[in-house]
Amino acid sequence: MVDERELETASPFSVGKPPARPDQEPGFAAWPWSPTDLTRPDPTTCKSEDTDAHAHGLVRVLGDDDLADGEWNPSLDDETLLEGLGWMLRLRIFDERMMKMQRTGKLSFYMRSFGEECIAIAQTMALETQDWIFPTYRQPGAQFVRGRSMISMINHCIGNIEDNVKGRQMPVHYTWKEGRFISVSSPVGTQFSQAVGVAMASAYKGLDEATITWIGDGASAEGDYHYAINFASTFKPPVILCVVNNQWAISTHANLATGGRNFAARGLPYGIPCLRVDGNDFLALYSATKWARERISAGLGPTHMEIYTYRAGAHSSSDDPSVYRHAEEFKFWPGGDPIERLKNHCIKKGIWSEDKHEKLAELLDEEVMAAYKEAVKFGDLANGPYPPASTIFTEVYEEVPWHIQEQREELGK
Ligand SMILES: Cc1ncc(C[n+]2csc(CCOP(=O)(O)OP(=O)(O)O)c2C)c(N)n1
Ligand SMILES: [Mg+2]
Repeated sequence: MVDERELETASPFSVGKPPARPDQEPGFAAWPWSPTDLTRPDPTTCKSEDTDAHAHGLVRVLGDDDLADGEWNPSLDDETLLEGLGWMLRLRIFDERMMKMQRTGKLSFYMRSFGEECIAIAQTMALETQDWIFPTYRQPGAQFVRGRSMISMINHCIGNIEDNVKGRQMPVHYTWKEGRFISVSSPVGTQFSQAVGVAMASAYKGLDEATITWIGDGASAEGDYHYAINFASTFKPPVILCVVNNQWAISTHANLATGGRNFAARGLPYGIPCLRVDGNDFLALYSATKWARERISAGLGPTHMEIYTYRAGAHSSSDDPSVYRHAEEFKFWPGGDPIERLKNHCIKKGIWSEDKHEKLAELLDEEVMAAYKEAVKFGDLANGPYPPASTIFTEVYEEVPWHIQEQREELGK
């Protein structure tokens, strides 16, 4: 339903606006959803029309009391819970350090996953290692789960001689072949339709592979989103299509991209099962992704998800959100903080403590600093060495066309 209060009424258009401006207290309504609201339909028989409530409600497992409840509880063992918590904390600390590096001129640009650490980490943990990952710049955490070295990630962010993309991408636009982590694209949204194509290829080859992809609330207004969902609806390939609704697309509120409607339900008329999932709830995300993967294993094809979360930090190192939203708005988000919630859950289960958490944070910070020191042995931003300029021309064409050859010769002069 459109909330008319969210819309400007100036004729002839309705323009979705943010719930609050920087000088106003954030007006998030208390969540009406609880972990016991929704059934977990059998993934091997569930049809799109069985997910109407799931597309309009919210799949949650961790309640306001930080305990797990309801049919979506994946009942994870202690080891998996602590592994997930560890990766999330590692990403937050990595991001904080890298942001400081950017502020002191050691990186040219940076983007944090602050408040969204849970998403790629929980979801990648729920997948198989052969599954393909088509991320945006806010899912670097998938690489931690798949085992990419932090040094290699920093080499990329600096653009030194060991950068595996040879300085051709902005920092944080990772690519990592070994982890089936496809290159982050600067033009937003392109990965969404590519992911559907790769899923179709996996199905065509008869391989047991799934593809997961994410797109932002803002980028879902691009054609790529609609091409992707149309192809997914028509050919039913093994793909998990996730719209990360973190409320903002730089300074534009999500209401602008949907006219105030929810994102999850957009998949229903396409005949694709749809879930709306609490994006700050590790257990809900893990469980929803397992459910989608089970559908894929049963040969039933795509699932469409809205991941309901909040971008707690600035869009990037170039952005100052206090000019378009309350500076502390993230503290008012009813979904809380994903790390705090899983930490509190583990403490309540008796498998973790504040003291252990603090000690782990210290160790992780040491790990990040040690990785940075190792990375700059291969060159720093100010002094290099950088990938040679000649690499601008390599690895794109098998046979270099004449006009590129001419440019290459000109550079050599
Ligand atoms: C095609 C295209 N248009 C515009 C931009 C500039 N731009 C970069 S990120 C961004 C906002 C994306 O917001 P959203 O999709 O919600 O993702 P989020 O950053 O919130 O994760 C914009 C407009 C771009 N990179 N590519
Ligand atoms: Mg967004």
